[in-house]
Amino acid sequence: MASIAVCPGSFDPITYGHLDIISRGAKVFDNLYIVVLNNSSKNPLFSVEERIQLIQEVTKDIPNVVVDSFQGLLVDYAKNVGADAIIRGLRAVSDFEYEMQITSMNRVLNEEIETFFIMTNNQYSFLSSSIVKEVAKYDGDISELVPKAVEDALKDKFK
Ligand code: COD
Repeated sequence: MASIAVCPGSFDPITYGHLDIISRGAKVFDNLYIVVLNNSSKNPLFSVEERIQLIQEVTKDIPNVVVDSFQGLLVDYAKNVGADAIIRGLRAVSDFEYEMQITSMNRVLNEEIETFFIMTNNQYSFLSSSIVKEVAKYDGDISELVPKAVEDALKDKFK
């Protein structure tokens, strides 16, 4: 039976840090669903459609990836697509508390679905969508932090 994992997030926008986790996850699982959760309390810069389009563009060379969005609980989405696993990225110790809370809550909601953590490549351990937006807003160089399509989309937002 094919192994299916879900890689959830806000992806506002996708960065090389996210891509690192996605490409590692896609090597381990047969099918990987990247899902933009659109009920976040955060105030996003990009619409769900824009975020999906950017993710599709920058993952087009990874064949076993599907990009999707969902409004609701992550465990419900995982169940809908028949996923056995959720994958999340870990950058630093500071991520741990938040990730433990989410994982524990998800386990209370559905104990069948396991969460797996993938350590990021060291070069992306400081990287977040928020930092990228902050630098882009003030016209800083983000070419090492996000793919070209995302860089262009950010420039467009802040011009
Ligand atoms: N290196 C490695 N990993 C990274 C990096 C990086 N530089 N940057 C981000 N990541 C990882 C994050 O650790 C995370 O695993 C993933 O990439 C996505 O990150 P974000 O910031 O885009 O997404 P989040 O953390 O805001 O996503 C939170 C969810 C939307 C998944 C969460 O709020 C959720 O599940 N919401 C749905 C409602 C629900 O089910 N709630 C119950 C559980 S609390």
